[in-house]
Amino acid sequence: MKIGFVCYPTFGGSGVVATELGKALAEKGHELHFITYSTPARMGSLKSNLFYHEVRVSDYPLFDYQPYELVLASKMVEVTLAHELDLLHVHYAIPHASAAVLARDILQAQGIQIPVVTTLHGTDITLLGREPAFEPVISHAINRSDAVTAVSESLRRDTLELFGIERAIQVVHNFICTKHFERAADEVFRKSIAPKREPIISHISNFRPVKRVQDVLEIFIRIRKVIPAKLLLVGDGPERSRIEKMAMDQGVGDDVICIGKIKNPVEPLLISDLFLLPSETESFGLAALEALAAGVPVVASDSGGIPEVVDHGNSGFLAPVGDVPQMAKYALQLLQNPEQMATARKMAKARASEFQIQKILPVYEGIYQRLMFALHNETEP
Ligand code: GMT
Repeated sequence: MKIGFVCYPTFGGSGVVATELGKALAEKGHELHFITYSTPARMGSLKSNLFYHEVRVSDYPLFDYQPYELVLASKMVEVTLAHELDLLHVHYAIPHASAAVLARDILQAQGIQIPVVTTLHGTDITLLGREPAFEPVISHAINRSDAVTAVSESLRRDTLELFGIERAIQVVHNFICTKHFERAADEVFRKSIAPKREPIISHISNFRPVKRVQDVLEIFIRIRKVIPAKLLLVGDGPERSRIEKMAMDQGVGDDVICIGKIKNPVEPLLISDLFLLPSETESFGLAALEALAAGVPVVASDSGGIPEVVDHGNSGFLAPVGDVPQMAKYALQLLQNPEQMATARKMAKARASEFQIQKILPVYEGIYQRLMFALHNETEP
């Protein structure tokens, strides 16, 4: 099939999931066209059946706000016509799903039918969805898509609760490519972070308030009071400077290492002993799944879709949002008990293997095939 993929090209989970899915579909022989404003962070090298089309918004002086959504819709029309696409799969409700619905209507007026699959990722629903200004557009984009998927059962429930949704939403969990994690940890890197082989506790995020990075630091401080340890913070965002300053003020500045944004989290995860994700809300928690795939147990909040990923008491531990003392207790329990840690590491890998891309890819292909069948046989998808 020839598929147009629209996503945010950033390091954010939705962009990562879309890019890895697109690459895997291309590997299976489909023709993939990424349509977005810059090359997706995880794209890698282009292949003969993997294309990138840039959405370029010119800076027209009349506009205080440049209309990205409209340029994107026009680009989807252009790419669909030029490459005879069969289907558009858009990740994130706004502006991607709304632009795709518009593009499909424009094409329909020209006698061309193209189904739109929308995948909801979380912040488009749980954060933006609470913003009344967006509600009508998000509801319309979801209701008018030909198929809608959500990355967790929790997100599916939230979407149905928050919006006037009249259609089925299929849960398709996020996934990982386990082969990316099948390599040895970089011992030189580990030594540079923990010269005395102190346990490394890591956290990866975009440092937005929803991630509660302050809780990460507070959990670490509690651990550090009991045992030597290092905190490895990966990513960047609005909370980073505040957290770095707080670490200095609390006297743990030397034990907190912030390495900023990196393309691939595999290396920091492979040298980690424990991963923390105490988010306020998390539709899925891709970073937690990546940690499990690296054999790193997770201590996290029990919010949103995290319990669908981390099975409490096996591959990690969950506690209510903001319960720093309990999360620190769980972390210490694992770090001070080598046998329990070894079991949790094994269970982490086993849990992650349930989310292998090989299991998820056919589900998306099934959705595409169902829509194509309905289109050619003029039946309800
Ligand atoms: O976590 C973020 O802030 C980024 C955001 C995104 O849209 O890229 O992540 C969301 O989508 C990811 C991929 O489906 C999920 O794993 C994250 O849980 C979800 N983030 C939130 O719900 C806060």
